[in-house]
Parts: sequence; structure tokens; C-alpha cells
Amino acid sequence: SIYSGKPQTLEGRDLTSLAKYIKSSDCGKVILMLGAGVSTSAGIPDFRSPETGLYSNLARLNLPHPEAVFEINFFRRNPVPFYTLAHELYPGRFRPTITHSFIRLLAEKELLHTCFTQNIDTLERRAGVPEDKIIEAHGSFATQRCIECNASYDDEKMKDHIFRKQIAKCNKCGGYVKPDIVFFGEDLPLNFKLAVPHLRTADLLIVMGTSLTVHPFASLAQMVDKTCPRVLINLDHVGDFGARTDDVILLGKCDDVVRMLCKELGWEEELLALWNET
Ligand code: CNA
Repeated sequence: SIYSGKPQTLEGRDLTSLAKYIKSSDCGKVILMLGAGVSTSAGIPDFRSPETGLYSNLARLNLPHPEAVFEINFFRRNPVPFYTLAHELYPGRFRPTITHSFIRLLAEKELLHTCFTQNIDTLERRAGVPEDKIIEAHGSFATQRCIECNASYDDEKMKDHIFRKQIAKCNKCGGYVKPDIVFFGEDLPLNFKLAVPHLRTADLLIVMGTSLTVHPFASLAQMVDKTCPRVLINLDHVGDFGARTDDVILLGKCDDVVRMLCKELGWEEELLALWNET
């Protein structure tokens, strides 16, 4: 090891060593952390990529600052930017990516323990990843409620409002209705909190397509054991990857890296077959 004295799980910090480890009996519990970068190839822009990211395209929405679109106090004054964004991101219009099919493949190989995602596009489910493996840490468009009295609101009516970019109002108190997407400062869902302790006993952590800037989500990468290999698959180097003995950094597009990894694992045909199904 280049860090003498520290435990080492992988033979090297490369794709081949990673594939060998995944196929070994030591690797039974794989945990994933996902961000918007796994869905950009589906046509959904991420937040922070320069030029193409949503934040650089929000100017037309007249926001004081880009993050305001996910701030509850701003939403209360002006829900239009959020509804505009929701209209663009609304699930149903996009096809899951090869990377999403890779996640399903990990589940079929009985390696996937938990897929923590920050994404609200539900492409993990659409790719056929079992629902009980997915933690939508920042919520989803599946349910919605009034921001004033918390009364829930009808699914079909909500869909219709977002489709027509009309602001939905509570039937009871007239307050604005918001999908159960976690805004800045809001609590993360209970199933997120319950799943966090599993990180301590993971055999492999794979982080894909995230800038690791939103907390507490980003801090999950710190919670695996020192002997648990951590893999970063991203366009750019983020977080503290490289600081640990068994960190593997694979820079590139998720779909390309995942394909190379599957080739190395002998899973490429299965991967493409799953993807062609979706
Ligand atoms: P982000 O901050 O925009 O970061 C995205 C990261 O992915 C960046 O580091 C990019 O370099 C990288 N990236 C972009 N495309 C690729 C690619 N093809 N292959 C590999 N890496 C790529 O997004 P985060 O997810 O880190 O930020 C957290 C926010 C974004 C969450 O709260 C989400 O709800 C929110 N978001 C979600 C979606 C979605 O559901 N698809 C879209 C946009 C934003």
C-alpha cells in the first residue's frame, strides 16, 4: 500500500481491482449515492454544470439567487419559479440511463443494499430498481401537500396543474401546494434517517454524478468504515475522494465508466439487455 500501516481491501485503485473485488465473496453489501449527474444523459439538466446546469439557466425566472427556487420562504411569496422548474423536471418524460440499468443489475446480482438518491426524477424506479432499495433523500413528486395546513392534495389534480404550469391551491385553506420535495432547511424523510446506520457495515460505496455539496446527504460518504472501498464516478473530482487507502476515482461520464466496469465484470451484455427493456 502507498499508505503503509493502513488496512487495504483492494489490490489497487483501478477498474480491474474494483471489478475483482465486486466479484469476490468479500463484497456483499453495496451502497450507492446518486446525484443529478446520473440523469443528465437522459436529458435532465443538473444544477451546477457550467452552461447547461439549471442554476445557470434560472435567470429568466427572476430569482434573487438560484437556490431560492428551493427555499420555502421564497416559495410562499412566489411559487412560479418552482412550478416552472417542476414542469421541466416532471417525471414521465425521460428514459432511464445505462447507469440506472446498472443499479438494477446490481440489485439482480443481489449486491445492492441501498441506493441513496438526491434525484427527484424517479428514474431509479422506472429502470426497475426495487422500491425497497431506493431512498429518495430529497423526496419526490409522488405526493404533495399544502405548505400552510399540511393537508394532502390529489395526485391527478397536481399533475394537471404542473402540466399546465398553474399553481395548485389547498382546497381547505387556499395555501399553496408543494410536491413533497425537500427544500433547503427541511427535514429529510424518515426512511433516509433509518437507512443511514447501514453505511457502517457496507462493503462498497459507489458515489455517482453528484457535486457532494448538499448536506446532510454529502456527509454519507464519510460514514462508511475505513476498510470499505469508496468509488467516485463523476465528471470532476469532488469531496475528499483520494484521502482514503481504498478510494477509487473514475473520472468521466457515468454511462461510459459504468459500461467499462461492466465489461470488466463480464456483465456488459446483461447491462445492455436490461437497458433495452426500459
Ligand atoms: P449538481 O450539484 O448539479 O452536481 C452534478 C454533478 O454531476 C457535477 O459534479 C457534475 O460534474 C456531474 N455530472 C454531470 N453530468 C455527468 C455525467 N454525465 N457523468 C458524470 N458526472 C456528471 O447535482 P447534485 O445532485 O450533486 O445536487 C444535489 C441536488 C440536485 C439535489 O437536491 C437534487 O434534487 C437536485 N437535482 C436533481 C435532478 C434530478 O432529479 N435529475 C436534476 C437537477 C437537480
